[in-house]
Amino acid sequence: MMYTGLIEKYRNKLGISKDTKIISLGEGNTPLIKLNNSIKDINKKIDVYIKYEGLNPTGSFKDRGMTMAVTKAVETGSKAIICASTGNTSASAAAYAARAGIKCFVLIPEGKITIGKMSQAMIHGATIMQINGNFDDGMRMVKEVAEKAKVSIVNSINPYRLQGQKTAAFEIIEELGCSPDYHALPVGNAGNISAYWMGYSEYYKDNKTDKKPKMLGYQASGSAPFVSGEIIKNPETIATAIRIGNPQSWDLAQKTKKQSNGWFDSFSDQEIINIQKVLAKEEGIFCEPSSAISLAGVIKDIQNNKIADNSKVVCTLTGHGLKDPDTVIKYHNKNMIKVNPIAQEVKQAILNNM
Ligand code: AN7
Repeated sequence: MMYTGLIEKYRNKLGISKDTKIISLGEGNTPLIKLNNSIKDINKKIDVYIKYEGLNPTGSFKDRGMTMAVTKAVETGSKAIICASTGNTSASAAAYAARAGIKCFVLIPEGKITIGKMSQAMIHGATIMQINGNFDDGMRMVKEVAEKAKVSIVNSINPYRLQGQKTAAFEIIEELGCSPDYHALPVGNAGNISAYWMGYSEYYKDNKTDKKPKMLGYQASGSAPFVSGEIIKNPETIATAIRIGNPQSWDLAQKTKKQSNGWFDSFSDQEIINIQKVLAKEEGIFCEPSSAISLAGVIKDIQNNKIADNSKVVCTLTGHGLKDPDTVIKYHNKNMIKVNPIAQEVKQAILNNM
């Protein structure tokens, strides 16, 4: 049977009626890939899997929530959607609005979204408002303005977003035959970690798994409100997707941590850059810097015995590496050499680098 997106597949778990017109780009159904090389030096019997969400239609997990948010917006007669974004939400909103034939307005922090994400909002025809401020300022504006203007907010404060995103947990349980023991994610607004917890909890209730994972949320050191326990006024990190100081799902995230016996931790920009390279070079998996943080966390927590032997771990890689080519070229350009179009020179270069 043809796969036509996650609403069609999980319609009864999402409360979407038979008559609702679905706005979909075939999102979801992403691969779960077992790591082979990057963790082999850790002498423990732990299976680590990557949920590769960069393979969604616009290159990030946001599409899972956006198909729901836009389907519902259209169903209720909305002609326009709006969001604040560090980049991926705006890319996804722009694409799904185009698909639906409605308007899209996005507020982005000037100079702080990656070139891939910016190009997506542009090509799909969103109206882009660059603001002299950060994501948190944009979010404040969206909340203030949307009350008066006739636009639907499609940030993760829109409850349909998390409904759509919870389906990633369903897919993992279906593939593994049960929940993993630990699930690691990068955390910004904390919508996604909360959505996974909802998904795991629902399938646990439905007896589709006999356990639930501990939820592990990792942040960038300069932007880690869940680690410091308070709002960060001026968040700063190379991982611009998670450059968020005032997370919108604060309470849900705390509940998720408590109920699952999980934890939060943070990593420096250099650690993030290093682990992005490990995934790409040793596993063939290219994700954006923010996403790589989930594996940084898992490796650290395996080494310090917080993650138990004989367990199964899933890391969500939230966005594709092609979203942010600038960072790659800035930090990972060491393997480029210049040669003249002379066979001897090319041969020599091969020999030197075997
Ligand atoms: C690649 O696009 O908030 O903790 O405005 O793009 O659910 O916020 C992006 C967030 C992780 C954090 N990884 O997820 C936005 C935005 C990537 C992301 C997150 C984001 P949440």
